[in-house]
Amino acid sequence: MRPLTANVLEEALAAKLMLSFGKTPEEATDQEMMRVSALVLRDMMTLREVETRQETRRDKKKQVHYLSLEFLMGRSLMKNAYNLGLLPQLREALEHLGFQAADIFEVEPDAALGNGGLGRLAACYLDSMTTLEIPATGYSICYELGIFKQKIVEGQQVELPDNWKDLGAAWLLPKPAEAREVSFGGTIREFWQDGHLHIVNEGATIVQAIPCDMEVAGYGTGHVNVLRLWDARSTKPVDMSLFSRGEYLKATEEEAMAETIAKVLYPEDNHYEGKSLRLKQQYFFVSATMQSITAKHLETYGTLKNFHEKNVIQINDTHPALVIPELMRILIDEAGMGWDEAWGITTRSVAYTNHTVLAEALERWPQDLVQRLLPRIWQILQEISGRWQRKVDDYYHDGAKTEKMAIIWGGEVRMANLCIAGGMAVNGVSGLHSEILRSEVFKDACAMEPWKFQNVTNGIDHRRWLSEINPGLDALIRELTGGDAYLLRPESLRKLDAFAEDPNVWQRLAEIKRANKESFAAYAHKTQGVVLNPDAIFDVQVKRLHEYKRQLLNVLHIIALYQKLQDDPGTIIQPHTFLFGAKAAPGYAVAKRIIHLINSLADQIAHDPVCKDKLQVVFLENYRVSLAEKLMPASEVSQQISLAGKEASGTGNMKFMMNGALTIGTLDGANVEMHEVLGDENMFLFGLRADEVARLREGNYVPQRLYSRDVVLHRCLDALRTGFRDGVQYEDLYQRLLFGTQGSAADEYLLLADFSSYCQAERKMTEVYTDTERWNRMSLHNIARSGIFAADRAVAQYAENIWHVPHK
Ligand code: 26W
Repeated sequence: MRPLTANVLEEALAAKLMLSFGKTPEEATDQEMMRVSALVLRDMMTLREVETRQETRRDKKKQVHYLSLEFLMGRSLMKNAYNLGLLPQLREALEHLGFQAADIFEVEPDAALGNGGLGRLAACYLDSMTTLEIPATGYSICYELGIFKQKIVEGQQVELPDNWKDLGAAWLLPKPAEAREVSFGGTIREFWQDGHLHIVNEGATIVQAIPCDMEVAGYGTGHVNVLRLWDARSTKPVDMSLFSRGEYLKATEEEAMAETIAKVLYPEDNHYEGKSLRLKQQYFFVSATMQSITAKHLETYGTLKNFHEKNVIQINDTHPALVIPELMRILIDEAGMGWDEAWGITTRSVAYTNHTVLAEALERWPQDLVQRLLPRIWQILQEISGRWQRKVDDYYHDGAKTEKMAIIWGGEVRMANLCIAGGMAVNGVSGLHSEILRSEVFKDACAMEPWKFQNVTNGIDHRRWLSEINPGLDALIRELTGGDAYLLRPESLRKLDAFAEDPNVWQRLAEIKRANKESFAAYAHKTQGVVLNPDAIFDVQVKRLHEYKRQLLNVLHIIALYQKLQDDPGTIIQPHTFLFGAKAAPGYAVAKRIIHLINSLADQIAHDPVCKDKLQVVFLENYRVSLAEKLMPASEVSQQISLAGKEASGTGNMKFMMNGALTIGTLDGANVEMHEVLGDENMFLFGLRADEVARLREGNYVPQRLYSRDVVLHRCLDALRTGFRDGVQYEDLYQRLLFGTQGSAADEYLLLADFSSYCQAERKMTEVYTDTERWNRMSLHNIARSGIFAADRAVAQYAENIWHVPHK
């Protein structure tokens, strides 16, 4: 093969442009050039993917199948070029053809097929699984619309459709020949024939699942894996001859179902809504996936008896939990196995990761919906449930425990219990979270089958989230650690600790941060028209808007600062810019009110001369992967202030740390592990610990007492009622904190309990900021010790402890 120089790449781009669009480089738009670049890289990856697949098959390697309703991939052009080792060549080729490489990267839409943490985690793990040369495939739905685009109109969130496929589909390779059929509804008929019991579903509505594959290149390897996204089609076009056969309605039904199934990603994060379309999406993707995996296994091995030896199914939260009854269905109805053999295989194949302990996020499907939509799956679920219940009963002889651990109970199917019963492993995503699963959420199941329960602390793709997005820091790391070894050995970031007392390194770090702040300010100005002061601390909270994440606590503290400034306009304070970015689920009214509040406050402060060059609040519109990539390198303070015990892990916290921001946070999720490597001296901890939260909850928590006792808090809360210069008042939020509403207790997430401790930590943080040497030393330690949060480490643990597959 010819070496891939910029020249060769330039020729390939020009040729592709000519053949696909009939254009010369002079005539092409940025969009066309982006598409052409994607096609050229895709071709290269496809060749390698075929080789990878052939090798997997030839050597009969065990495969990992990662099932997730969400993959928040973001952009791929720069990432793929980077992983293929072609980024400099691609840049050069594009420039040579008369384009600005940065503009070409910028026109790519985010593939935003996910909500937040869970979806981005899946994307980071795909990168690591591939880099570690694990034969792995991701599976999801090829949503036509990703997570909505957020616009802020008069301070409020407005949702717009995210039509990503126009350009984004350049990465997709449709494989219609590998289409599968998924059945919904119908009636089950059982009959004996040739001494066997046969089970058929009659009168079902059939939806076709067409795979659209997205290649995933690893870093420093020829290994290429695939993300298989299922698109939905109706089996047949509405055919006039069906009229006469009375099948017209059936055909229209199939069309309607097919059109809606892959239409849109559900935008609820950490909140379950029992919508039938969502259940259809889940089964559609699970059934197509399991059919595809078992068919390929049969091609290679001629039997499914060894399925569990050669495949592992990792499910990302309970959303794909129907793989358990679906695999049972295939093994029993299609492969003719008996129950016990099928169950043995299933329970040795499936592993479940839990990502949340919030009760309102647990999936519980109404049984009549399951019964109507998935009649055969329902029969199998009943059998699984009955057998599990007997097992639990035989073990505990305790009706209360039987009820708690039941799979079908009170007219509902509980997906987490199904996953525990039908899987070989259950893991949480940080040390604390896994401990809460073991000792609280799944306590009884854990006592019965303790070997199933594990921890794998989350990780992030450090090549994307550091090296690719922060070239200045990347260069400094290479210089100080002696090359690029850290890209494949993230622990070697530790070497940076040796420079803790080197003033020259402090200085370099400060310069890099400053430059990143300036470029982010330029971007914010261009896209949102805001003017950020690069002399101010960039203090950032970006994540989904949810009450447990406590954006409102951040707001209360800012109000306190603002009031202090109003009292004494002459005070010289460290200039402070608070940046927020967050999408609220469209139906989550309180979350939307908090977004409005942030914007009201931002506007108030922007118009108050007292705050000029001192205090600023900015709400960044449409927070998404590609915005995070610009923001992380420019951030100085990372707000990780969830109520202890509620945030399963967090992964944004890791991205900030890796880019040298200091964390102000509670001992929650992975912050605990962050604290273990950093110590008190390198982060700003505050607030109640998880066990203290539990105790406070058991006792009698009365937020009004704190309100009447603490004058600062009192005044902050009153400001919510008074409202802001835009005329908007937040009496509702005030009421919610002090008195609660019908549905929820007063101050559910204990903001008032943590308020003073938070303010103290903020004061400490701003004080340290003025000591630049100390700040930069801390920042250096943060970067140096962030290696444990690389996804490579997490994926290696999955490979060793759960999947039992070799890795590089
Ligand atoms: C059924 C509705 C629904 C949708 C999404 C319920 C729950 C979810 C996700 C499990 C929510 C989620 O993204 N959880 C986050 O997962 C991250 C990756 O493990 C963690 O870092 C975050 O702490 C956790 O909130």
